[in-house]
Amino acid sequence: MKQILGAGLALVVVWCTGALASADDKMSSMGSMKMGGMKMMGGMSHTFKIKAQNGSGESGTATLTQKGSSVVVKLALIDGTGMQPAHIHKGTCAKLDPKPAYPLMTVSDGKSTTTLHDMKLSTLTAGGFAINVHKSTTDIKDYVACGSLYVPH
Ligand SMILES: [Cu+2]
Repeated sequence: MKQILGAGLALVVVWCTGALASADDKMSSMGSMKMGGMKMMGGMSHTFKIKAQNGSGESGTATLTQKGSSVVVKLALIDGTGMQPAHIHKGTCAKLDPKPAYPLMTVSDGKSTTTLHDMKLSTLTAGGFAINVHKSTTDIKDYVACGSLYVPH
């Protein structure tokens, strides 16, 4: 009788530790799944100042967000009027390559949203690019606002 009881107790102990171990495993795997999900959902985003040029009084922000394999570029300019072409150019605001690198949706009353497909945010923010806004569709050569996309690493 004593022997059977002893065996029973030993079995219970083994079963308990077994259950605890598997519960721990479950918790840790849930934890890592959660972290992976958050990384996937929270797309990297950067906001840049867009400064007025040539006395335009048009300033604002450009927000660039990585969404999957695309980058969404959102422009918001205070005192923007009418239709104003905007692009991402190579270079800096002080020294801009006049040829657009990536065209953006034409700014309409200060607002524009563009999705650039197959684009990495890190490429645009490495220091080689700036966003500029032109006065109007007929005065493309006049710049009204510009902002560097550089993010120091
Ligand atoms: Cu341009």
